[in-house]
Amino acid sequence: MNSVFLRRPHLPVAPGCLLAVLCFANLVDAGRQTTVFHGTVTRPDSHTALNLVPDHVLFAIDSSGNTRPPRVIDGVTFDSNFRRIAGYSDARAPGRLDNWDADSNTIGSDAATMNAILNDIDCCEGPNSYAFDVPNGLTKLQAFWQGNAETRLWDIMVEGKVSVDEVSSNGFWDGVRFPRDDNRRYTLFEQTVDVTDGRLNVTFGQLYSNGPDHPRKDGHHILSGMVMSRVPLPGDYDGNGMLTTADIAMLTRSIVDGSTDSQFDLNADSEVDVDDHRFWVKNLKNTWFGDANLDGEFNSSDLIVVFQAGKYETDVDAGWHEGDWDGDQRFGTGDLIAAFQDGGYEAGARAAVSAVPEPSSAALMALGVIGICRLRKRR
Ligand SMILES: [Ca+2]
Ligand SMILES: [Ca+2]
Ligand SMILES: [Ca+2]
Ligand SMILES: [Ca+2]
Repeated sequence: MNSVFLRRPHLPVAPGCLLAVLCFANLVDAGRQTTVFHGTVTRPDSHTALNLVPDHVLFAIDSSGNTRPPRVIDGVTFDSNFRRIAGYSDARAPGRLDNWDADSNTIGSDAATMNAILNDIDCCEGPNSYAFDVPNGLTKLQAFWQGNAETRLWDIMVEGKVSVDEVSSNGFWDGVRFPRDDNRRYTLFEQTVDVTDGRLNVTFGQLYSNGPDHPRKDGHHILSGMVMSRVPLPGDYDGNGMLTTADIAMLTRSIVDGSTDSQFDLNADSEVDVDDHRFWVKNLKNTWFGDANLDGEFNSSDLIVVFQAGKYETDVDAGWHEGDWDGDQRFGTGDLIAAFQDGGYEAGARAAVSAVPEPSSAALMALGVIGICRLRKRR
């Protein structure tokens, strides 16, 4: 497999994005040069290249547009009825070809299902726009197709910018057949987009002409399926796109329970332990031990929050917002020492801090607070 690097000097795209990798040199021939500005174009031969994670998938579409029951690949449901998919709209009605190669319409394994979806071709006059309602944040877009469309070269535009100029599936319909329970090759376009307005827009068609060397083709795209997936934020265990006390609670529980789940091994040392707890606080949330309300500062507000929770030196589970800062699910003296030794008390936001208190003064502060806590507790 060869890699081809293509650079073009005058393009309506952001600087720094002009270099792209196209993995298939045989897609490049006279007058038919595919150029990738954003994302990647590859030619996998298995459904596993989609790397589908069911919990992360927002939309999965089999573009055949018929009314058969949805098909499932690697635990992800590919719906064939666009109208049934909430939050999705297509601007035009494409001309869909349902099972144009009925010979391969064998449904059984995930691989055969993928094969069937690839044979349900959405072949239509471009440009054709699709819009998806997705949560703000990073979303991975995948679009895939198959078939010999050598007279067609179309462009892919994402969020108003050309991502691929003159993509096709030229030469893909080359008679190569995989066993019935395996897949054919297909073209896979992938791009990760930072969505800020709750909507992801994709357009296929002849959208961008890169000069006389690349005469316009008909621009009618084919499309077998599309997947939109949330790109999870590390440490966001409840998947709400934010790092909150609910997330560190899940992490802490995993540490205490001796979990081996790799999503909790934040520092990638093959252990789920207190170092991952520290990683969440310092590297992901970028705050201080003691910042009970996770507003980025450790101050008297946090001490009020934890003492109002009333779990100091009690033998009951305590969360981060209840004073468990060292990750043992209890609020005790060790948490106050850990917080004051971290040096963030009344020091403002962590990123803005250049100097931390001397260890001796931090320890004195901790002892002072511990004394106050004991007095309160006796009342
Ligand atoms: Ca979260
Ligand atoms: Ca670890
Ligand atoms: Ca705080
Ligand atoms: Ca604790």
